[in-house]
Amino acid sequence: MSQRTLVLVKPDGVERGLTGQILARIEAKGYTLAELKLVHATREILEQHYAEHQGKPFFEPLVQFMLSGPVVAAVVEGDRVIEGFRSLAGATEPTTAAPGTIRGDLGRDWGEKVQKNLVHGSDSPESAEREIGIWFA
Ligand code: DAT
Ligand code: MG
Repeated sequence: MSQRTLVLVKPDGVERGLTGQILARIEAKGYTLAELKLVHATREILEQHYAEHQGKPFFEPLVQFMLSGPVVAAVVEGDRVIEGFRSLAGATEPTTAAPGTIRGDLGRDWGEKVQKNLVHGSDSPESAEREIGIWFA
């Protein structure tokens, strides 16, 4: 059965005009956009979305960053898309994310307390269903 994942183009990606390139990579890989919208996140949404990171030193900078501008939220579909999109996105730190990945090709370190790394992708089927429920309630 086909799988779904939540993808976010974070405020740095939208601000830098990279939304189209990022969505194009997802489509070029063969995945399908099932839902798509431009949204301003709220603290409530972000506290739910990033619940696993509450209490970490980068949590508050992360929330502030995610509130700094609009994000593009998408539900992306395809077999093994959770793993496949994480692979397209690359490692968390853009400095060392592999070239060829979204973060590796388009991201860099900006010397801030939070890593601005352009995209979010769910990390498991449970996270995906939970996160889709938060962003597409
Ligand atoms: P990922 O987005 O690769 O799943 P994560 O869930 O561990 O990474 O963290 C969520 C976001 O928080 C991540 O995309 C960027 C930021 N972040 C994670 N670890 C960080 C750290 N050590 N310092 C600064 N920002 C960090
Ligand atoms: Mg994560």
